[in-house]
Amino acid sequence: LDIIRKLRQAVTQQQLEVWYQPQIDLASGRTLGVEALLRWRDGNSFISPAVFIPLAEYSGMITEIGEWVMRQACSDLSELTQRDIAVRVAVNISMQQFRQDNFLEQVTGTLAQHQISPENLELEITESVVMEDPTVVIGLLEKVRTLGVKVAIDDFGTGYSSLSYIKQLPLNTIKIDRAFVMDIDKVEVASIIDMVIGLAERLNLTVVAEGIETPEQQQKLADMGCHCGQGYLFAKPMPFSDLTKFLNAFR
Ligand code: G
Ligand code: G
Ligand code: MN
Ligand code: NA
Repeated sequence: LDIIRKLRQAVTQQQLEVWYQPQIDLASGRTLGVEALLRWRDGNSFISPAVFIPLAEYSGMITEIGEWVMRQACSDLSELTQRDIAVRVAVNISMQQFRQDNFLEQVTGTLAQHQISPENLELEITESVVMEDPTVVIGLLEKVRTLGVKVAIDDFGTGYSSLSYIKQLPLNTIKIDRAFVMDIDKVEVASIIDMVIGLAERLNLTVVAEGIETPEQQQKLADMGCHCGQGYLFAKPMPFSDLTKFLNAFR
């Protein structure tokens, strides 16, 4: 496949970039954290991670790419820390990367190399990863938690239901998928969001609502008790050089 060869080239020629999207405290407007999101620059445009992540998984390159993303994110975070900017960074982890034998060593090694406090790193695992093999994933997440690293469940509510596992999962954060936020005007969708926020409260978890695009969505989420949000209303994903400017202005 031509695009896989192209991706391999992009990895060796360092055409991949880690961009960041702020996660905002809905009450104060302060930035609580950032999500690291891969970008592949192809000339003047970008190839979407929705396209190339599946290819990276299919070809096995995702382990190498994922390791690099975590290193880059921790290196950028340590630069922020040196400038006295305290935020948490969330990194998306795919199943293959997560299940590597040396995954935990990768995490501890990267934290040590960049002198990052474990609680400033959050790993985002999608609901579908959890459901692929709940027993194995729960075991791995327990080990992640003993390191002090945080865990978020991503795209919550979109996959096969993990509701029966949610209590057993060592989580810090539930991310409400953009598809729900988009339709918050529909009463049945609003009641699902409300239920997820209630569930998170009972389990003592943070909720991050994704894909907030309008002040009305922000208000509704805040009224329901959601504390943190991410979306174009606040900021689109941006390169690290822009993030430092953003954080200097909004913290
Ligand atoms: O940024 P954007 O909305 O285009 O991302 C599309 C998808 O790619 C999202 O589902 C996101 O989770 C995924 N993605 C982005 N960066 C990474 C990454 O570094 N690792 C993995 N596994 N997925 C990522
Ligand atoms: O699947 P995951 O949640 O990891 O990916 C988040 C994706 O959602 C990123 O690719 C990011 O670019 C995208 N995104 C973030 N905020 C918004 C938003 O407000 N609107 C839309 N349409 N996409 C968003
Ligand atoms: Mn994510
Ligand atoms: Na998501």
